[in-house]
Amino acid sequence: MSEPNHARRFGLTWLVATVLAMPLVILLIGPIMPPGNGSEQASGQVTDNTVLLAMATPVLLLVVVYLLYAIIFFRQPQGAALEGPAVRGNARIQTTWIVVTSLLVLSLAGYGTARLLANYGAGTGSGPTPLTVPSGRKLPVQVIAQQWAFTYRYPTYGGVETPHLVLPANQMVELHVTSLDVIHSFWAYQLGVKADANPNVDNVAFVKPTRVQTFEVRCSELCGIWHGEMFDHGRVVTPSAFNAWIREQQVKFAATTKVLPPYSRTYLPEPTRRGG
Ligand SMILES: [Cu+2]
Repeated sequence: MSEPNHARRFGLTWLVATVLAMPLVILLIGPIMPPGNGSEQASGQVTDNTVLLAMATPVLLLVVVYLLYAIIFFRQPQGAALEGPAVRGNARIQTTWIVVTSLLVLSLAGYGTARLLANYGAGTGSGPTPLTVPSGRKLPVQVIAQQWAFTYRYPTYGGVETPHLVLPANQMVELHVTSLDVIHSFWAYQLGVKADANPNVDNVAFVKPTRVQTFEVRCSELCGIWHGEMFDHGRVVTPSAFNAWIREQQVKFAATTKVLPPYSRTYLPEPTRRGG
């Protein structure tokens, strides 16, 4: 019995599996990809995660289909222990391998870089001088991390500082993330925002929440014994509800606002010195 053309048969099996699996991955898994559609930036990350998964699918199938193919067709005959032929070098396979993997990695690097810039630093924080800044009106909100709580300062509303984060829907927000002591990380999961909070650094990230919702805020950098305590729920509300809320905060924290240092992009690291 002559050997079948394994390369062609395996190649065809892999191709069929890929053609069947890729649309399923994009259509079924894509919509449930994290972090959801709570903001324009979060939706962008869902797209990116779907693209990466779709690109990884043929690679995964190559391994899985080859494994199954080998188990089925390259079995040792019962009772025998045969050595395969010694194969050294195959210019065509080697060239194909290097070209395909290089193209895949380089195109993903290009895509990743472009998408990172288009995401306005939401998933990373852009540092004090962002390379890309969205156009139009932006609401600046400062996120101040310290052991072990986040507070939020609204410089355009008299520098009032609040213990909870409330944002208006469909408004581009300019987050300025900083810390008063150790390294923390501000993570608003459903909004697709994660930015390091470093002392003496103004880490800028932009986000535009798309609907009224509740989102989770966590610290994503182990920052001491009560790290897990840095958890809260933030809210995205209608613009009019936001205006009412911020006015309420201004009244409620009027005494505190008076003794706070003036709004600044960073503060002295020690909380006591900041408090005067
Ligand atoms: Cu922390």
